[in-house]
Amino acid sequence: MGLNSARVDSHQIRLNTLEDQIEKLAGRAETAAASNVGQAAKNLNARIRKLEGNTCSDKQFQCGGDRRQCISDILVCDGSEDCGNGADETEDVCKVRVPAGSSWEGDVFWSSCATFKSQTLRIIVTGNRRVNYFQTRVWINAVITWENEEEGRPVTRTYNGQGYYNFGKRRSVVFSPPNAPLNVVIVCDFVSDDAADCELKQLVSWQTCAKVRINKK
Ligand SMILES: [Ca+2]
Repeated sequence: MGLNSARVDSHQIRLNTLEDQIEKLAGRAETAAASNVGQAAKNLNARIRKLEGNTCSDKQFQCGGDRRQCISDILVCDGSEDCGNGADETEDVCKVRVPAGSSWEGDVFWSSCATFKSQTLRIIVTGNRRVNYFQTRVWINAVITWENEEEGRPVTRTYNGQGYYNFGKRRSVVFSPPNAPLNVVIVCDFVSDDAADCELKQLVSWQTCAKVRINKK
């Protein structure tokens, strides 16, 4: 038990440190024009405050193996083994599934929020940034393109999005700029290296507006 409590203490110390870093990131982002990154940092911050409990929550990573162990997803791929079996630092878990230059595409099915007809969504990851003091997220830039037909003509809308990749959830979250023609958050859960199931959500309500399976091109 001594080992377990030592591990919990060490988690708590590192969580506190990470929390400080997130607040700094949020502060920096708030003063910058890129308020979307600030929002992402705030979301992370709120999640940390809701930590812990004995069962794995949506904000936690399941270590797997014989013994059920949950750790905060912000401890995944931070360079230090937190799962007893080291599952949070394996090559597979820590693979960046949204490499710069990758291109993704899929057909969107709208259920609410807007009366769009069928559309093709294309996401090109244009940049990745992983800062030394916060290894557990990869900050990403992407060009987002929507293609559809209006009155028989092809119409294309393109804008730049920003967001992050979460190793523990195998999830990317990309925000649209406030003036984007389609102001939705694109949340993608990777089911393989080449495919992800995404939901398009309204920024404030987090209501799901549409779903799309994107495949790597
Ligand atoms: Ca770790």
